[in-house]
Amino acid sequence: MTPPAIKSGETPRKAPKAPPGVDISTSYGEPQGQGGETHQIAGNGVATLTTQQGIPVADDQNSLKQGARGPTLLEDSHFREKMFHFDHERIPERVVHARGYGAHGFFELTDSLADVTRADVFQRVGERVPAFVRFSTVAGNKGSADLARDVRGFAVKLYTNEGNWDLVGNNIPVFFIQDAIKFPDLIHAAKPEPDRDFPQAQTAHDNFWDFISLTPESMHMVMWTMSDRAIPRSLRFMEGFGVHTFRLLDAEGNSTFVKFHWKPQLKLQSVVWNEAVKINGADPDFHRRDLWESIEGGDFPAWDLGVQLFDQEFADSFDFDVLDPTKLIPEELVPVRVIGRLVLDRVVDNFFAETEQVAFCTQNVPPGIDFSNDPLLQGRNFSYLDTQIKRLGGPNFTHIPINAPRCPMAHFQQDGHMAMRNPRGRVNYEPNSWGPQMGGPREDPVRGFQSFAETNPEPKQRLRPESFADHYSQARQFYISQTPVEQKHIGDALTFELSKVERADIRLRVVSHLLNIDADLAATVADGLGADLPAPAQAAVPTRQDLQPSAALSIIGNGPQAFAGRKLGIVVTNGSDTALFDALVEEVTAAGGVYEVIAPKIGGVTLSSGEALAAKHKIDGGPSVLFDAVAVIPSVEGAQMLAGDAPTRDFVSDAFAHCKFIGLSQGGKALMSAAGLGDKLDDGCIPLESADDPAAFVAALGKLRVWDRELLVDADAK
Ligand code: HDE
Repeated sequence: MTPPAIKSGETPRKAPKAPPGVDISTSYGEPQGQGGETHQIAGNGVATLTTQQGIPVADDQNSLKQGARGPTLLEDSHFREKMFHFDHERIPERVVHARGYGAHGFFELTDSLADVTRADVFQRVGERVPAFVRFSTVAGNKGSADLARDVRGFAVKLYTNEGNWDLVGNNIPVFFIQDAIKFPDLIHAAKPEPDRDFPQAQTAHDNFWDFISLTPESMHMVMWTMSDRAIPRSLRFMEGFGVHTFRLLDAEGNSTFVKFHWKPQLKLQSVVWNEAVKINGADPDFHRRDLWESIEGGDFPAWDLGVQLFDQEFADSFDFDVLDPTKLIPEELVPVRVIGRLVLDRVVDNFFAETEQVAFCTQNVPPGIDFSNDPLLQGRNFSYLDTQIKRLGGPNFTHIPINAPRCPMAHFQQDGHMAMRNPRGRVNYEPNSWGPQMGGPREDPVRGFQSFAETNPEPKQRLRPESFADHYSQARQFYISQTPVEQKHIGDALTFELSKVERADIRLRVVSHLLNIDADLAATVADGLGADLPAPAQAAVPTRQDLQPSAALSIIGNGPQAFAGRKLGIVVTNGSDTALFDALVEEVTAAGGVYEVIAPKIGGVTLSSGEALAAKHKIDGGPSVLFDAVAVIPSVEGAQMLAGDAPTRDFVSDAFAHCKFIGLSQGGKALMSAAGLGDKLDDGCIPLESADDPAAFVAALGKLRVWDRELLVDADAK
């Protein structure tokens, strides 16, 4: 007799690309046209294990010894190769952005920029080029947790027909410092303190805030990093920014300034701090797992590429200097024009070969794109090449498949560590007289890269321009552009971080800067620290009060209206109503969301109809922080059993405290009472008692959070 079918405990995913053990020849991404590893196939169709030299291995369990109990022999080349390779498995991690996660995809042009640039990638609408994207946190080590309060890197490599274009951006459009010479100081201050090597992946410590409080130009970026931008719900729900002003050049060399924006098609969303702290414990891989699962599930993350285009006249009339990387250009002043889309549709075959070895360099721009004089960008153009040579061991990192251009290449650079693509033929110098065929590649003044012919009569000097001197006005503009809940989160974040700072004078120095941004914010933080307000910091330029709020700067104001791409957690027990469960799954799937089942035991439950339902999580392994919304639909008996279970009570009380929508059966309500919340149920706690109820519940989920609840929950806590 065939056993009864078991319902899936999660949204069914598409089948993996290839069954494990098959076609491993592609796993290491062979260099194109070079031929990869071949695998000798035995009669049974299974690949034979070989050494790196391709020699078949007879025994991988025992090293070669002189007698069964004798000494190991130096002659065992398989053992020595295996061990030597293992000894060399680690390469230096990135000095910043060490923890990252990448995926493949494509960029497609939807609106031509042929009128302002000759860049090949911006010419033909509908044309696609391959892309690789690596997201990252900045401060933490490679093994740190995903939900650190931190900036996220958003590095995009487009393999264009005229060479690789690396747009190495962040999820925040401004930066802490104005001159690259301060970067080592900033990063030293942010990373673990050198004597004790902690705290890991946190800015909540003395050194960071000491440096920041002595660097007023960082105040705008600090507003962003203390906002929920620094704790995104998913890499799929965050914006990316090129940050610097770049140039676009047409065939005549005319320049248009440009700022690049990536806008997530699923809109913006973040978590709250208490949730982030708990996610880091429950699933330190939360972001990478989310990206992996959504791509493997066929729900491909996508971003629109937007540009803000402006000319010298606008730059001259703008309130701030367009070369100052601590400033943005409000979208109200220069609208973002969408010109393309980036879609990530393929996970990596091998994390190390691709995500770890990918080498982004800001100086990689194809003809038609050029740099501005932003002093941060100028410094970065040196740093990235230098760092890749150190990290990847030599100048031939472009031979690694993930870094190799996909367009033809021809040059005379040769040799060095790991040279795999040395030029062919007799000639390796230029000029030469071997004629058009044998003489190798030549320059092309028309097609080749040209820089903007800028004239500069200024003397050589070490000086910050006067036009970089206003450190507070845009920080204020960011703050007043936030909803009240978001403003509260900024105050809470500053209070949290500064409460970890041991030296009171450093805490107060930060508050003295806040006074130049917003008096209420400064007062809230001072109160949170239990301190009196200090005098305001001396400002080089007074804060402008006339800048208007910019709607684009709020996350909540730019959130989704639907549950698409989001995840519902469904708590069930034996006896949960089958029809209700089925209706819930149908509605959430129809809305483009996914679901996962949480049960008292990982073996699953038996629903009211007698059907078996598989679980994805046991309750303590699947806390509510992992979900965008939860449905708690135990049977009444099941709820009685769970009422005394601390992880179950945490599940519902956290969902409530984090302002999530909660669907509740009768049993679910009993659990809310067990958690002490029985008399607090609000509009976000939606009854799920019959198969008719899920439609209204799922319709409400598009708002994602019941923010009105937050003030209530916090007031109760005080
Ligand atoms: Fe980076 N940055 N950075 N950075 N950065 C690196 O390059 C640097 C800056 C950014 O996923 C390093 O390969 C300097 C701004 C991302 O592989 C290094 C300065 C922005 C990534 C480096 C900056 C970024 C990096 C470390 C100040 C946003 C990860 C390892 C002048 C626009 C890329 C590496 C990846 C990585 C230097 C400031 C984004 C050391 C000197 C501003 C997304 O070269």
